[in-house]
Amino acid sequence: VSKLVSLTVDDKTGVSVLSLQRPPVNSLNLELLSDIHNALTEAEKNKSRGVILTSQKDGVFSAGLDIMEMYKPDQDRIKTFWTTLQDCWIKLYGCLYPTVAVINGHSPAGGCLLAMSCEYRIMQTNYTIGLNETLLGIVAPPWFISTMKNLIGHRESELALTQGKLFTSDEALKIGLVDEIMHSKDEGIKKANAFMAKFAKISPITRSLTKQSVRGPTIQDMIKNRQADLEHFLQFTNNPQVQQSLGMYLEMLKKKGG
Ligand code: CO8
Repeated sequence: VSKLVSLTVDDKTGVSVLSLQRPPVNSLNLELLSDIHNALTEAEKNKSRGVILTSQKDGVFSAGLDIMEMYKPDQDRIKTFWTTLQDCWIKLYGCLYPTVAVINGHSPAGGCLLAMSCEYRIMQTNYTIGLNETLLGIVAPPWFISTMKNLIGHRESELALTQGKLFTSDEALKIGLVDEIMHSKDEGIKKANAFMAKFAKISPITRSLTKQSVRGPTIQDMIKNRQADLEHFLQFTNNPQVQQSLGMYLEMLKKKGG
């Protein structure tokens, strides 16, 4: 049993809700990523008809990767951290059941990656979403970029990524980064269930083989390069200048919060 996520099956629909509950901002540390991975596996085992990914608390869906994992890291832990992120994405992007993100708060960087890895997105008004890595002096890894390109296309991805753009929910709707808008989480869960219901008359096997066929090449590409991706990440985070700017960024976040 995890404290960082909960997985609740709705007996009527057979759909599970996977809630992130790592206060204050669901930043993705090693333990949270590992718990998300385990919950996605658990949903396979309990034969969930689908998974709705959301935040337990309105306001922040996920603040992305936990910067504390990258700042002055222990070398063994940071390796496990990155490979767990890779595993978590492979699992979420490739899982056979349908997935919907109910985005009830801000969703920058790694939070946006999680949401984009689902099949459908419903976002609450007045929050922002995007891969803002360039704003932090980070080049988003190739598989973050592929995930975005598969969703909104090459041109929109290039514009979004080079600017590190955080989209409002309305802007995100316009370019297809999200599919629907909600005004409350309850409304979002209803809409997510309506999306799941579209598969009622479709054989789950045909559905999942089709999903595999659509997403497989992107996943295979990542798996082929995952060792190089890890080495690149370690080299990047161990660079003293990167450490300095991560430290400054953390200070800035804390000042803003306090
Ligand atoms: N990691 C660690 N701590 C964080 C993070 C984070 N990503 N985000 C926020 N926090 C902390 C804050 O420092 C603050 O701490 P404290 O309570 O000690 O002051 C606390 O969480 C609350 O934060 P806020 O007061 O800012 O909360 P708000 O509700 O006002 O705002 C936001 C929420 C909008 C999510 C805001 O916190 C924010 O913008 N956070 C930063 C988001 C961000 O830039 N994430 C990028 C992470 S990097 C990533 O995901 C991909 C990296 C790929 C690396 C590839 C290298 C090759």
